[in-house]
Amino acid sequence: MKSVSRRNFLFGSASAGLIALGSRILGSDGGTTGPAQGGDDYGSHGIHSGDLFGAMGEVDHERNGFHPRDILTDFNYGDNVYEDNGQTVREYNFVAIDKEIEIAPGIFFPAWTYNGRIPGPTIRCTEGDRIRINFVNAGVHPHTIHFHGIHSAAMDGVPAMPGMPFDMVGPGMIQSGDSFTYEFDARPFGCHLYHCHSIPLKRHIHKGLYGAFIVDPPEERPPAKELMMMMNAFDTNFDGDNEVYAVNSIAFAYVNDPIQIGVDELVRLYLINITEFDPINSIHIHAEFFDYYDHGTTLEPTLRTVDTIMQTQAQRGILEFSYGIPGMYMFHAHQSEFAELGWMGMFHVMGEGDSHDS
Ligand SMILES: [Cu+2]
Repeated sequence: MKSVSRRNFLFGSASAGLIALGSRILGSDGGTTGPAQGGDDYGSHGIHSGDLFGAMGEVDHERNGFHPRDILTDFNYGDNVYEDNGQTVREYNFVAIDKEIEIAPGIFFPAWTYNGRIPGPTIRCTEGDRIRINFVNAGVHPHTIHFHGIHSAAMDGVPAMPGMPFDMVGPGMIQSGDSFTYEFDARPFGCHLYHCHSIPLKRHIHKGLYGAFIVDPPEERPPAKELMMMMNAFDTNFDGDNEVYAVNSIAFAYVNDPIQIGVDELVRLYLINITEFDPINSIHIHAEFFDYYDHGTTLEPTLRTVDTIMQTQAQRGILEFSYGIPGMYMFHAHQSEFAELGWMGMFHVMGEGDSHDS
């Protein structure tokens, strides 16, 4: 594993990326972009990831087994869905897998994952649906799945206390090679999450065992372009301090590959903070304001017309906004250091005549 100090990473990847980005977007001559190195052409926005990371190269998403662009919208309504006594049952197959993930060009993190990806599958359902998670622990450490939501103690996915019966604490930690099925009705509606609750907790969470759990209200929210972002970070040298920050794991993923949205298109962003070791994380969107639904558990915004929100670990909420003017707009943590260490992205607001990539 190649380890980096915060400072090395800052002066390597981040500054190279930002200088190149500035020269492309602002049209200045300040950056030496050179020829794209292995950069995919992502089309109409005209930014090549190879330009941004120039000397640093590119993350091999194929080897990782997931692409951050897909994670944004990869809502999983169940691997097996059926009706039982008038209730929708959504079954999921989760496997804990130890796996090395490239989180920034050339920087590999020895992760523990659900289904080989970070974040794990985005569970999506409607309030009242039956959720059944068939969990197999194929990793070498004991793990659990702890859901935020309302459910019985037995399904809470915490370590067992000696002598306590199953219905008081559940199965405890699922040992390597063992399996367990978590089952509960999804409630309340909102933007939730799940994560491993084995001890030491901060190590198990930070290694990558977490994901989004989105419960829709019985009456659907208005149509929108929906996105999921999990604010996360990685302590690559295990000193208790993060070196790389991101949303959906890959540093600067959405700078390299800006998120396309239409002018006046309503965007609904499910935002979750799972960052370990730092007490808070935050998002700021440029040149627009959003309404915020704290925890997503209400149909009316809990906060209106703001452009920045902060979340402690496991806090989450829904942002709704639209852009009226075409252009490239940054979004990032408003802890500047987090932004410079990877937690930054771009919305490409497409005007009429711009062709969408997809
Ligand atoms: Cu664990």
